[in-house]
Amino acid sequence: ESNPIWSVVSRIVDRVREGDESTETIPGQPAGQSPALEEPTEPRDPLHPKPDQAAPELRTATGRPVDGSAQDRAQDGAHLTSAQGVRLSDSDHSLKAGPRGPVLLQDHHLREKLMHFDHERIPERVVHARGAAAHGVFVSYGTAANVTKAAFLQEGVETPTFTRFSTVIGSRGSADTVRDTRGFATKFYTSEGVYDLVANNIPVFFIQDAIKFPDLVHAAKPHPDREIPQAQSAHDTFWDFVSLHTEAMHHTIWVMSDRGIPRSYRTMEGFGVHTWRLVNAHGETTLAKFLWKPKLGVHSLVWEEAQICNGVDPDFHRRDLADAIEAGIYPEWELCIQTFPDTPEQTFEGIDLLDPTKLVPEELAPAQPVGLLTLNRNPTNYFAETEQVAFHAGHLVPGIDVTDDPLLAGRLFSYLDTQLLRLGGPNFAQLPINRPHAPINDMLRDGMHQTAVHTGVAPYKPNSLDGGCPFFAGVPEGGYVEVPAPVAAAQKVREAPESFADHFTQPRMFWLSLSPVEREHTIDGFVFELGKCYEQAVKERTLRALAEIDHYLCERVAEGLGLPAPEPARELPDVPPSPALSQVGSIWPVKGRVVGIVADDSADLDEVRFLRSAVFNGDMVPLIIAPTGGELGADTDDPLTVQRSFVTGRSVELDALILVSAPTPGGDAFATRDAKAWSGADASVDPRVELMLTEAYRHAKPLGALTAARSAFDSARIPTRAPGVVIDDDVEALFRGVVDLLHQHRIWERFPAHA
Ligand code: HDE
Repeated sequence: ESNPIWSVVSRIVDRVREGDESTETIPGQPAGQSPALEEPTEPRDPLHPKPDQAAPELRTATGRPVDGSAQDRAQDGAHLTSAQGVRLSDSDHSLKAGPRGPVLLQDHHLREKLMHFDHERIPERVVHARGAAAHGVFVSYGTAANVTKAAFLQEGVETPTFTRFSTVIGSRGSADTVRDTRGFATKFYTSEGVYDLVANNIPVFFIQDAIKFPDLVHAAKPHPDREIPQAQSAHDTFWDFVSLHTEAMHHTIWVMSDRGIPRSYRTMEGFGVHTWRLVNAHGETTLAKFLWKPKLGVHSLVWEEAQICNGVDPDFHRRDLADAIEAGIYPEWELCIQTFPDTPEQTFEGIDLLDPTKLVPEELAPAQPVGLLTLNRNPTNYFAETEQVAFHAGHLVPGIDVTDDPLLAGRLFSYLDTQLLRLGGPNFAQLPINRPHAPINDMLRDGMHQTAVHTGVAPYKPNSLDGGCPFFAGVPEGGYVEVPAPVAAAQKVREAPESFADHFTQPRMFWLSLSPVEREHTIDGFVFELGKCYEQAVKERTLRALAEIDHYLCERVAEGLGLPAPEPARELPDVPPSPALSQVGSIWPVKGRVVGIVADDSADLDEVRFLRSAVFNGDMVPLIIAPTGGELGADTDDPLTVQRSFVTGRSVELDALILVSAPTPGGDAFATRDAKAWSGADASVDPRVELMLTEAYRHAKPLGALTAARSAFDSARIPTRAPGVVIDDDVEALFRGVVDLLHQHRIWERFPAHA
């Protein structure tokens, strides 16, 4: 009797029997008619709430109805309340029997406060646990409209976005600048529903089949006995796995190269890795790969710099992203596609497009720009947004479909599955950050953390009681219809295609595409990581794998490890390099770069002021570094705030360094009290300035000084004629010289390069 459907139907039947045809109709139906016998074929309004049901209202987390105003936020009103909205008089003392007495069980506020606190954490992501994110907007150029009908890729369409960057191995509290792959996941809130591009900063993956993912991650995560090392692959289990499972070598050589230590999230490329199938308005299909190209260029840290950063500022990348956005220097990426004919073989120039350990060189299939992503707003709340955002490789919109890449197939399962644990149930799409900006009518009901108050009585199809709603959408109504791609008749097997067996040609192509400096860094990466391994067999097996990539690489790594290089097993093929894979040799914008201005009270403050504004006006960030915090020229009308002291400042924060100071009478520039204390001599440069200079020099950063401050270089034993050092009397020329150098990111010739 209490079944609402029957109560509606029986009331209507009663009224019809009594001859009362005026009231209680199913909306959309003429008064007096009983529910349609047939399933309706036209959309109609679903049942409205019955008179005994309040219309569902949207309320803020504190109970106020949502009205679209700025007040629609979680916290409301001037007074502290309980979660039930009761105003509280005290939240600092438990309720006790006298000030020294026992705490009373009846303290319901204490109980609620601790209960909530005890449950504040959710499981971190099993991979990609540490991340930072930003809101943005994607503007489509329309250049992809011929290959995909996706609404957000049509000309001029603007789509709100949310992008989360991440490291892969480390836990949520680990450091940013570890050597690792980076995640680059973007949620597009399109008019046709959410599209997620869940990408990495490396175009290939470690494995070809999703069934190997748990093996890979178990090998890469810290050792299960002592849980070390944190957030890095420099340990035996990782190298044990990748040397036995050599399809991983392509991804591994990328991580050992400079790509494994990005300078900033803002200077990273992104790659969708898999091949996707696009479909246009005429139903024609094209295979495609997605790439993100940063407007600032692709830049990396130097390994020593990355290691120092992990201690000095473990939030280096997170801070850099947030600071740039706060300063209005919005990071931008072009979304590009590489397209390939959708042939039955699904290969392009001999490259198997279903193998996620292979890339297609841009020289063979150019990256065609299709739109611009601008990140322009920092999250308001880390947990609500960055932590609770739920990406899924299967969040697709009409016009973008999957291929049979076996790695992708596993991802299509895994991303939903993982949210059940992480976000506590199936209703995570209702969390504000995950809500689509398109209307939802999903017939999914109930479950943990259900916050929607659904109306209607018929969340099933077919139905007549909710007016047949919701209706299916075919292609003309913008429905998602899978491409009817043919599936070849075959036998069930646990096998990979033959082409998947080539594990070394593309790592060799990557190696041969690097400039000598980048090769040197890659050798160092291998030597460091393998040098941290204890098992001789693991090192030797890895050297054998490196011998299959390049003999010189293998020899140099063996030398670094103090081991004999294995005899080359075969002549290695001539593989044409892909120049697009090198990060060296171009000129890039300097937007958002950090320039340290080291000065003390002896400096001409007008020169410091000039430098500060010149850096600002060039869309860069000036940091004034002085012996102590406070102000330079505190007694003048226009004092200069010091951002870093010699105690808090360290070179790794800076992209370039300029010294401005006059020598003390009879002494050197920066001859501080500490300098004397450290060296015992009167005329010595502060050792922390020396440290800044030598580090920045080793990390190949542009260095500049007014002629008056050059003695600091002598003291640090840096030749003032070395490449990338600008000494000038004229502060304007000095600034121009340093910024010119900054455009190439590093003073590449300062690195030793033998390879
Ligand atoms: Fe992921 N991956 N992945 N992955 N992945 C996750 O999803 C998984 C792969 C990537 O900022 C998890 O919500 C499997 C390739 C990014 O929230 C999980 C396989 C690429 C992020 C998962 C892969 C990625 C994830 C963990 C092999 C580049 C972070 C938490 C079959 C194209 C997204 C979560 C964010 C996160 C599974 C391989 C990118 C467990 C099974 C290839 C950027 O679902």
